[in-house]
Amino acid sequence: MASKVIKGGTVVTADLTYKADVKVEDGKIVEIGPDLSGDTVLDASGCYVMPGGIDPHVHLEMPFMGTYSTDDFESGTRAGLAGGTTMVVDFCLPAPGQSLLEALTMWDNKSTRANCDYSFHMAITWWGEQVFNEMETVVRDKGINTFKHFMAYKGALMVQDDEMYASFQRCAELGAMPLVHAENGDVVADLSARLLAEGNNGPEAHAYSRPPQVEGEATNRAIMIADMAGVPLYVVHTSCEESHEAIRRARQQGKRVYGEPLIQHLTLDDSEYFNKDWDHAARRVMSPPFRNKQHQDSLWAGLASGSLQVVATDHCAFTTEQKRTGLGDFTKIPNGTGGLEDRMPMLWSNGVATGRLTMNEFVAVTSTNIAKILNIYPRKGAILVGADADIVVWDPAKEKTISAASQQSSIDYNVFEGKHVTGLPRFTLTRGEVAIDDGAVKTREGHGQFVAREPYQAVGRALSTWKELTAPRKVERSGIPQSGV
Ligand code: DUC
Ligand code: ZN
Ligand code: ZN
Ligand code: ZN
Repeated sequence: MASKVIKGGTVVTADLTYKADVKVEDGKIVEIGPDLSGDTVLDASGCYVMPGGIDPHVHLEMPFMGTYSTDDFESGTRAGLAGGTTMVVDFCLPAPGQSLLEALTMWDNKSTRANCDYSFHMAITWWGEQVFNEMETVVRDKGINTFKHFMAYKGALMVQDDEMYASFQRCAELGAMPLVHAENGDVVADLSARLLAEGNNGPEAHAYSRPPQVEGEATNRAIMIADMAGVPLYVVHTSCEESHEAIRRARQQGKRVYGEPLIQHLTLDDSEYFNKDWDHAARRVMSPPFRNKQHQDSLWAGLASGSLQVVATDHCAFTTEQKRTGLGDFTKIPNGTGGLEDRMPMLWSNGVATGRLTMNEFVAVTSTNIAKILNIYPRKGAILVGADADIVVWDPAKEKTISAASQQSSIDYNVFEGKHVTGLPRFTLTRGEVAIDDGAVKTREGHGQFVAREPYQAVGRALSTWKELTAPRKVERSGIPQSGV
């Protein structure tokens, strides 16, 4: 295959910044150094050459709340590439009672249209012997080493504590890592019913029904359950200080707990719900909801200090028409917002350009940390010889105003409408192919391949001292009453 040389740029990785050309061939990085030559030259002067973004959390064409999320593997990955993202991780979501392997076949069929590489997390939406058994096949034969648990969506996707504890233990045995959507679904259900009974049926009530406490409580609970099961834990869409605080504390105690803020929570706040027209607010209904500025500051501090490790989108895009199914009842507004195309430019503009993040931290939280946590480093997330040539040539001077009129996503609005961003891809390469060429979209449907992820080596060890307490032991109780203690 013909080679390409990315010439005259500055390589920026999670830990280094240096001038070099990067040569790619047969989908891989083959050489890094000065004055390289190749069949094609991509001019990177004035640009940063970085590992392509990895979005660890997207929902493409997902059956949810009576409908399907509108961006599919084609439009979703095209949107990602336009914004410098070269890999996505989607959630395979079995219907409660459905075989995990059967659901996976459905996801395999949908994902053949992907323009860039992708992987899956498996959701545990119900529990039983079949799920327990199929988890082993999913890990050993299907290349999936992460299992998502919804602590919310009562009566639909939510799992109970006993199910979560059993599944976490199974993850520990298999070398897999559990993920949690941490919101107390019982409290959300009660608050929602009360708000509706009081006549609060608009989209702003969605925010009132899911206060930070429900997220903080669930995050703490999941961390403790993971600790007892002896597995690491990945908390998706960490949106508030209460949840961040639980993660921070766990990490200080030596527990392997990861937190994932979304670009939406970092840059948009809860004023989007109040004194706004119905459509504006409903388009921004997602779970967890947007928070106030103090919570945003907490998330930015977490990224800078390392207590939060990755930035995702939870891209789950619904049209205005789909959102309007919830007119008169906020609990029926399909939950979800888009962000795949905007994650990297919005994080650069609001993070690097403002001095809140260094360029190297930007690479870490959009790509390298994610590849490490998901066990695909350094094939992904690296500018190294031998790594996949998933590369973004980032032009820090290129700018635009975000608008639905010019986006790749198939929906009719954009939650970042009107935001001005500086810093955009000049080129995005997916396994060596130029998908974005100075603004021109040259994506190729079906180019994307499934990335299998190996089980973890370190999992299965206790994360804290709790394990000692579980060992059966004889307790000496001289002088203490033997019953009723
Ligand atoms: N939250 C959303 O807003 N959408 C998809 C699923 C989720 O947890
Ligand atoms: Zn979620
Ligand atoms: Zn999600
Ligand atoms: Zn400008």
